Amino acid sequence: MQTCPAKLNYAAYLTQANAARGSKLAYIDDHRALTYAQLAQRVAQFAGLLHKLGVRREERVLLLMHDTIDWPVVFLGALHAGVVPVAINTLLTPDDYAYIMEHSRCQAAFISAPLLTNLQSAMAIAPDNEIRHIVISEPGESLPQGMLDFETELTQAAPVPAVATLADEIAFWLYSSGSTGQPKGVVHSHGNLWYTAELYGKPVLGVREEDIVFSAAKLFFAYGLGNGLTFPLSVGATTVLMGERPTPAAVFKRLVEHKPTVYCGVPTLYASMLASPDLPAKDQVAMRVCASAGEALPKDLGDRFTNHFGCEILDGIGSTEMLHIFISNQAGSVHYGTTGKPVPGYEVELRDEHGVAVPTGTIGDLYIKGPSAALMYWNNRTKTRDTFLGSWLKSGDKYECDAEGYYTYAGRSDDMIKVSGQYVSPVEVENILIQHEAVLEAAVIGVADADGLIKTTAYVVLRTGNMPDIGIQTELQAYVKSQLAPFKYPRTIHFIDELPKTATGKIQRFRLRQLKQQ
Ligand code: 3SK
Repeated sequence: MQTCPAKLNYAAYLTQANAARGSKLAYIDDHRALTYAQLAQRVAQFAGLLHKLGVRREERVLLLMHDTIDWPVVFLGALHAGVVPVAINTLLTPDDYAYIMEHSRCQAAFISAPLLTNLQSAMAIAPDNEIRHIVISEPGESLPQGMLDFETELTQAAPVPAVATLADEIAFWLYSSGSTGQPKGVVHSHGNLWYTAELYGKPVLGVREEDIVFSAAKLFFAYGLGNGLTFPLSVGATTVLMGERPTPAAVFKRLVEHKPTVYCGVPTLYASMLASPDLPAKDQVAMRVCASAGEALPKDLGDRFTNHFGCEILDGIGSTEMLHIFISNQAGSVHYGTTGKPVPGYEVELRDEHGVAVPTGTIGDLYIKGPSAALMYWNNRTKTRDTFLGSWLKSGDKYECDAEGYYTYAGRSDDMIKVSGQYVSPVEVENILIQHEAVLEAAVIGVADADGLIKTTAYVVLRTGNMPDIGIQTELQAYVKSQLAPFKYPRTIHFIDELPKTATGKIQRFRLRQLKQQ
């Protein structure tokens, strides 16, 4: 395996790698575009702006922006200056922002104008926050008093040379929310960005210079950061950024207008795209390869997508802690319904509760070893120790590996249901339910019956035109029984309008469990 240079400033590395592509477009957003030369200039100027604002090497700055051309400028400009961007989910609540501001001790905030109200509410409830400057991207007509306009400040700042950082030096943080507790500050190095591009972006996703890349997953999400920044910039490709929410209509617009050759989505979005009457025809788009992550991609979705567009979806699993995908399907050998095989450069083990490797065909806890692992959770020794185990990392996912070496997702460790002494994977039951023609989406949890014994319970969103009555409930139960071991069928089915999900589209089964306890 290639090893990353010991001295590495990842922003400076990208600037140098793209020095001969000055006039080529690096980014196109909803209103503007940036060539590689303009990106390099702005990155060096942004570092100059940080100096001017008095933000010093290793201090943190908050990056709370929609996906526009300003996002990569802030991220890479901070890296260029040796300052640490903390890239935040734009869909969180003021309470979350308050926690993150105090926990990260960010010194300045770079924010999209529509998110300002939430930031101000957060500052009001976070008396110990250390934000000294608020710089607004695309503020519109009126700039609130005491705040700075991003474009004016940036274009007036003098460019500065990049700081000579080490590959192991802290480069940026992301926050990861688990099913319980406060979000965790996941600390990544410059080298980790390099490794995700060398191990996954170039060889597996196969991104190359002539590509146009579009990721419906936003840049603040580790998956989106690789798709929309690290991978395309590492080969000199062009990236399309979208500020708005990734609805099927918004995605179709970009697929048809910009004709991306690489598209990165999440399963829920693939499902709603395929269910939409406005799905573009194959000859209206130009995708040659697609990626999916965030949750397991059901086989049926993959088959239908490939039948329609003639292009494969490479389903994979990554994590905020590993920065990007470490198990993936590969072009030409896609097995829909599985997550594929370990990405070369990463090692994967499935272990039982005693830490012993499980045999082929048995569900086990997923452990990963690889060079892009985060350094730690900031100021959280207990959770760091529970997750980062020497060179291995415990992912919290359950997986099964078949005789051919393909890995199949079996749910989160804490979502697994034990029925009559046997594990039931909620994902397995959900995948059967959604194959029924009346079902749009489904989530399965374990609920104790009158005897205190755990039984599977399903929450189902029906497709329009189906009545949530006893007839359909019985039919769905029979359908699951006909496909799976009988102990796995859901004893109860609740029909609901919408499933609770994270910003990145993962089903929040813990919220259904909470609902049950109320
Ligand atoms: O959820 C995933 O599968 C994922 C993939 C890539 C990077 C980050 C994440 C969380």
